[in-house]
Amino acid sequence: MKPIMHVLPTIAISVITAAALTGCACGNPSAESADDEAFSLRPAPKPTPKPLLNGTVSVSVRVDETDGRGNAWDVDDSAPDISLKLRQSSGGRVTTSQTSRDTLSASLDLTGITLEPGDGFDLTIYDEDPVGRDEIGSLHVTYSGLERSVTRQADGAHVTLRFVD
Ligand SMILES: [Ca+2]
Ligand SMILES: [Ca+2]
Repeated sequence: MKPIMHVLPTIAISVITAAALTGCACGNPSAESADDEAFSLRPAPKPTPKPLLNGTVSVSVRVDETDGRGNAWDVDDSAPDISLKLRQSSGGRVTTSQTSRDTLSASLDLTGITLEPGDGFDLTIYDEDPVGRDEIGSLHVTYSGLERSVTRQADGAHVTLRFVD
């Protein structure tokens, strides 16, 4: 009688633990139960794509020190004179930055943006010259709805886009 009374609570504990551990009938719940429970209760990462509503797309550009042939961007050996053009693929909104003189970095914000996951942008980076301009690089970025920041290499420049609610 005594051994049975001793066994029954153990079985009950095993059943409860097995249910808590999503069906793991591992038998010895004493030593490993804490670790197992922590493991089984850890939620699997399952991010949900989110639309960006009335948000801002912030573009930062860092241009390489020389062009693709290793030459200075300008004939006077100065840094490029950067302008940026950002076009929203869906809806067709376009914004163009002022020209930033003799610099390797530039930025541009496009505000009041509504984006669904899968929508995208075309960014073009120019070096404005006294006559005409050179294209430093261009790229297309798709908004996944999962990342708030995307960094890419575009020919002669390193580009970061931030999606801010
Ligand atoms: Ca130039
Ligand atoms: Ca220049």
